[in-house]
Amino acid sequence: MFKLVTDTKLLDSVETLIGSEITSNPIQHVRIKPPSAILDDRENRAHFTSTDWHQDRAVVLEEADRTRMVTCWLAVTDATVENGCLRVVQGSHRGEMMPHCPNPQLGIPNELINHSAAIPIPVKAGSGILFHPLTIHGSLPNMTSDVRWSFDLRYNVTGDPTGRPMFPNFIARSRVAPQSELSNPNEWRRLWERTRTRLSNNAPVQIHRWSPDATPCA
Ligand SMILES: O=C(O)CCC(=O)C(=O)O
Ligand SMILES: [Fe+2]
Repeated sequence: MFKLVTDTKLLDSVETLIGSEITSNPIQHVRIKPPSAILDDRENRAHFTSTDWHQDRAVVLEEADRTRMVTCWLAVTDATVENGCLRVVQGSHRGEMMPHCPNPQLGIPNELINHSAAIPIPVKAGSGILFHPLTIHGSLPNMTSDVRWSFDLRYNVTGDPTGRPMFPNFIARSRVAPQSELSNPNEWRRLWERTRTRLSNNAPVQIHRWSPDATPCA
């Protein structure tokens, strides 16, 4: 995972979008989406079934509202319309932050989505999709009998808040101070292990700002 997160070609692409001072944002997921047919009918978690429409800026704390960030969605298996590829609302990155509701997934109420601008983005294994934190996106359910596997990683400009201050970030690339780059995967592992110990011994932490009581969620 560390090799992937610090991959030169990936960071080169990220650099074209946010510049050379790049922090590995700690909001990172492995999504191994099983066939819908084998899921419990009540399953509604995003990592297992379709992902509701949302903006990645909304899944962070308000402190990161101005953070220059990019999401890199990487296909491990071919991602197709049938197996639950990513989909986006075209042009939505030019819009505003939309209201999000936390139940059951954190998502934008369906009636606020411009469905006529929504398109699926199938990609081949080994390909990636890079998108803006305001891009409205989600994913389809996996209607095939195979697993759909992807990673989603995020990077932000070093010094901008990550939006998850309780999780560890690290400098993945710096042209200004190359010695500040983390190169030891074991150090990354230790940072996460310490975080897990600290968080699991305390009350759950708040990771976003949205309340189920807000008007659009009624
Ligand atoms: O792959 C998915 O189901 C959703 C991915 C996503 O929301 C993201 O990469 O930010
Ligand atoms: Fe997302």
